[in-house]
Parts: sequence; structure tokens; C-alpha cells
Amino acid sequence: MEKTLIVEGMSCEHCEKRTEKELLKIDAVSDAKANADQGQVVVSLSKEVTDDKLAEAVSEAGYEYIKTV
Ligand SMILES: [Cu+2]
Repeated sequence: MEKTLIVEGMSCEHCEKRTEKELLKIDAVSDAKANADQGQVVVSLSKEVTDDKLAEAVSEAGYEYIKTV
């Protein structure tokens, strides 16, 4: 399963890596690909995870989770 997160505040490759790293700490997240230009992160999930949990990781990285599409 894949989810696309809308995230504000990422501006470069460094930001992308920070966000991906935090998301990958979540057990259910098997892959994370952030795109600062588009303000999106695509996460691959091996099992169910709440949007709250994903939002928490984004916030931990220092960026603003807007919504999941
Ligand atoms: Cu950056």
C-alpha cells in the first residue's frame, strides 16, 4: 500500500532526507520518497499505520504535515 503525504517546509535534498529518515523509523513504513519541489512524500507501507503516526514523524523531522491524499 502507498500513501502520499502533503508536507510543507521542505526546500532541498537535505530536507527530503530528513523527512524520509524519520518516516522510515516507523515499523510499517518500508520505503519513503520525498519531493521538496512538489511538497510531497510517497510512503510505501507493509501494514496499516495511522495518519497521525505519519504526521508525527514529519513533525519530528521539522516539517508540517498537511494531509494524506
Ligand atoms: Cu533543506
